Amino acid sequence: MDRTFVMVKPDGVQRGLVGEIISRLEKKGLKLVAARFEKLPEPRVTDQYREHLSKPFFPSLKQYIMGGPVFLMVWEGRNAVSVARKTIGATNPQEAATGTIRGDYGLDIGRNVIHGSDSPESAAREIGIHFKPIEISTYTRIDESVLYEY
Ligand code: DAT
Ligand code: MG
Repeated sequence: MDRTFVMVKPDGVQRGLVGEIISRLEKKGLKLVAARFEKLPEPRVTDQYREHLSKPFFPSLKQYIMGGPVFLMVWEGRNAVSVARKTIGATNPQEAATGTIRGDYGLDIGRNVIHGSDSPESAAREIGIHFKPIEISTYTRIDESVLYEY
């Protein structure tokens, strides 16, 4: 099983989308194994977005992400990283397909509601930034035997 890191950004929290987002990922079949609601300190925002440090949008991105509480989650499932990315949709909500979270709930690339790791390597790194191993639960969901063919 694979894990991915997903975060409802401050705009998603303010717009009351936390429940809807959890619901979509749960119904897809992914398993929630860790979660926390908090306002992120600057070093963890910089670390999470370090690949974008030199981009012109970085200062506004940092300000936006630190502008209010976020909802941090770890989700588990087969190919969890790509499954979550497809459920989230393209970076720019104007281009994200209808039916995806960004496609259904966003209009602006700088307010795109949600973050999801882009590779298993990024997922491991981002999970490590926000969660201690002890905060991640191991359990079997009752529907797992019917969710997967093998
Ligand atoms: P994603 O969040 O889809 O992985 P990314 O890693 O390329 O996208 O960028 C991280 C975030 O930075 C993205 O969710 C929104 C913001 N961002 C990216 N490109 C941007 C741009 N051209 N202008 C403003 N914000 C941008
Ligand atoms: Mg990214």
